[in-house]
Amino acid sequence: MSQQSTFIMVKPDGVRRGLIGEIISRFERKGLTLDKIRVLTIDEDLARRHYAEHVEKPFFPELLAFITSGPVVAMQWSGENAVAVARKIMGATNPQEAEPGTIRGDYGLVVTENLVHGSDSPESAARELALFFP
Ligand code: IDP
Ligand code: MG
Repeated sequence: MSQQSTFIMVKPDGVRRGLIGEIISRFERKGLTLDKIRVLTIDEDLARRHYAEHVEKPFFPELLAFITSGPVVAMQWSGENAVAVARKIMGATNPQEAEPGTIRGDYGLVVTENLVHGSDSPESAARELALFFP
């Protein structure tokens, strides 16, 4: 039994495409609990802190432009093994490799605009939740 909290975010493409409700529904139907939610537009400083492990990667300029391009929906979800369960619901990072039935597999086509973020470990979740819900 491992009760966890995780940070989930509908990215700007998901908001623009009107998929907030669809994405939230999938976590709700799985049985996870929505604890916190806010809509905000990420600025460059927050983007660099959130994606600290990626700032030196070649794709970072593209990721920075994308993630600051419009509002996002930032959320805390909790439940049994919530971190890994949420990642499974999201699907693989590259939507072309994500299985049908996952969010990215059903709605995504290119890797940058992959609709949703989810923490990759309990440690990342604690760090990211502190950034978005100080
Ligand atoms: P994750 O979101 O599945 O945890 P990460 O490797 O942490 O994937 O990458 C963070 C985000 O950066 C991805 O969700 C995607 O939006 C973007 N990204 C990752 N790899 C690439 C790439 O090779 N090219 C362009 N964008 C990428
Ligand atoms: Mg990641």
